[in-house]
Amino acid sequence: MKIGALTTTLALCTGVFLAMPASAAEDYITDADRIVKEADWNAMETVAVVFEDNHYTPERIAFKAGVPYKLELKNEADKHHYFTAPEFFRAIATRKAMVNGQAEIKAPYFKAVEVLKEGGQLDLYFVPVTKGTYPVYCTIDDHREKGMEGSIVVE
Ligand SMILES: [Cu+2]
Repeated sequence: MKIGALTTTLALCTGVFLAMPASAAEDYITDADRIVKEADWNAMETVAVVFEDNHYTPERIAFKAGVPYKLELKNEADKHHYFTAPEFFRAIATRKAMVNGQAEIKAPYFKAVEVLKEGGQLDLYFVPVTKGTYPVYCTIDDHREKGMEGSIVVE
């Protein structure tokens, strides 16, 4: 792209944003926000993944697009483990993450979460959006090479 065209595009984007009144900017809602808000959370399905040493159980996790889910990540191993899935986290509309009922985190999306050893639990609330198969793996030391990886399917 020529610099001139890029500058024009940036100017247009910036112009649209700056043209919004302050109240509209504060009320700005993303598509993901809308999907989360409109989902029927009474019909939420719960899926659990258990972290064992260098292994996720199950290794393959399947979700249906458009259905609200609570994904419970439970670490029963004697080491900390990651659930790293940047592509998957961009394929879902995230509502929140909860830590053992003690903390709640709202963010547009995550890249990875770490669940601490010997009973740590983190619950993710989301609606799958983009169909596909996404890798999940642990990034600590050689855990992935030892088998701590799996796949997440949105169908
Ligand atoms: Cu690990």
